[in-house]
Amino acid sequence: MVDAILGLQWGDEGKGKIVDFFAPQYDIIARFQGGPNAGHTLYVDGKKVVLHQIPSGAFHANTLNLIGNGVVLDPVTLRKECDTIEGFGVDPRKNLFISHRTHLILPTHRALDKASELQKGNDKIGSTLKGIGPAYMDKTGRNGLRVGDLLDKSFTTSYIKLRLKHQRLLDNFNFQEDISQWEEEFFESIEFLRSLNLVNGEYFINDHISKGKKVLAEGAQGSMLDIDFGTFPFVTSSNTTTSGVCNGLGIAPQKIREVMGVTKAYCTRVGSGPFPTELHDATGEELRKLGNEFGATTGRPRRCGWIDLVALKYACMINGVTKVIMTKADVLDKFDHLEVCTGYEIDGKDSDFVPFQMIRHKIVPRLKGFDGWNCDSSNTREYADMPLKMKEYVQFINSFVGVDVSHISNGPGRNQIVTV
Ligand code: 2SA
Ligand code: MG
Repeated sequence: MVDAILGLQWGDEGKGKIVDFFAPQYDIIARFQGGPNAGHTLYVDGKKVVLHQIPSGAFHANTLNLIGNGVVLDPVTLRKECDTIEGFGVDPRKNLFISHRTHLILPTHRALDKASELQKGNDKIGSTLKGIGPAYMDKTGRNGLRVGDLLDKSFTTSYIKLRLKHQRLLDNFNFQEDISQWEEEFFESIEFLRSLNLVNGEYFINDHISKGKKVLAEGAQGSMLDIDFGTFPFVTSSNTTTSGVCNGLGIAPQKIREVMGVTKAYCTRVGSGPFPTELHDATGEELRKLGNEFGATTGRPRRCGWIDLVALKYACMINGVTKVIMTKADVLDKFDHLEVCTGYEIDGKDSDFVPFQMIRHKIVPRLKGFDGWNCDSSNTREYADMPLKMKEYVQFINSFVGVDVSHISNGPGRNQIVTV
C-alpha cells in the first residue's frame, strides 16, 4: 500500500511539515523525484531544519527513508544533510537507503545549469542552480552516472569521460568557472556515499509492500512545475505529479491508494514564469511578510498572490487527488478581505481551463471576494472551533475543485494541524 503527498501549486506548499506529521503512520518515506532544488522545512525539537534530498521522515526512529531512482542526487549536499541529521542523533547508516538507479549530479552539471541560465538572459527559468536540468538531461540523453556506478572500479574513468563531454558544452556556452573545489568535495562525498545503504530500490520497496508495510511517497516542487503538465518551459525537469511516484520508485499504479495534495491557503511561486493571481501590490508584500515567503534553498523572495482554483482543480485532476491539505491558513488571519481565482480571461475570452501555453497570452484572473476571518486561528485544534469565515472559504474551495480539504495546517508546529 502506497500513499502520496505532493504539491498542487508551484512548490513550497509546506509538504515537509505534512510528511513529518503523517510519517508515524508509515514504515517507509520515499522521495521519488527532484533533488537538492527542494527545500522541505521541518521543526524538530523546536529547531528549524531544511531537508533537500533526505526524505522528511528522517526524524522518526522507526521509519525507513528511501531516496528513489527518480531523484537526482548531489553527493555533496547529501553529506551535509547527513551531518545535520546526525546532529539530531539520527544515524543515516541505519534508516536511510538510496537506490542504485538514482542519477548523480556532477559539479559540471551545476556549472552547466549556470551557463544555460546565463545564456537565456531575461528568459531564464530562475532555476535553483543546483544542476537539476543538466542532470535530468544526461538521464534522458543516456549519459548519466548513477549511484550504483560508484561500486564499479571504472567509476573514475566514466566520470572523466562525462566531464570532458560537459567541458565541451561549457566551451560552447563560452562559460568558464573553476570547479576544482567542487570536484574535490564531490570526490570526498562519493567516498562517504559509498558507506551508506545503497540498495536495489525497486526490489527494496516492493518487498516491503508485499510484506504489508506502508509507504508514503514524498513529492518535491509542485504540480504546476511538472515537466509535462506545468507551465513549460518554466518548470523543473521531473514529473512532480502522481505518475512520478511510479517511475521514480518502481511502484505499479494500482498500489497507490491516497493521493494527498498540499496547497497553501494562498499561492506563491519562486523563479520565473506565469502566475495569473500574482499580486504586485502591498497585499502581495503583506503575504510575503506574514508567510515568511523566502526560498528555503536559495533564500529568494517568493512571488505571492491569491489561491488559483483553476490551477488547483487542474492539479487535482492530473494527480487523482483524494484529499486536499491546506497549509498556512493562519497567514490569512490578518486580512479583512480575501480573493480566490475562479476563472481566467485569456486574451479577452472567458476560460475555465489551464491553457497549453500561459506565457503567450494575457491572462487576467476572474476573482471572487471573501470576508476575512480576522482573528488568530493558530491555536485552534478542532475544526468545529475554526472561524466561520474560514469554513466558508474552505467549503467554497471543496465544491469548486471537487475534492474536500481533509486537514488545515495553521502554523509551523507539529501540533498545529486540524482534521476537518
Ligand atoms: P530547478 O532548479 O531547475 O528545478 O528550477 C526550475 C524551476 O523550478 C522551481 N523550483 C522550485 N520552486 C519552489 N520551491 C523549490 N524549492 C526551494 C524552496 C526553492 C528555493 O523550497 O524554496 O529555495 O528557491 C523549487 N525548486 C525548484 C525554480 O524556482 C524554477 O522556477
Ligand atoms: Mg520548499
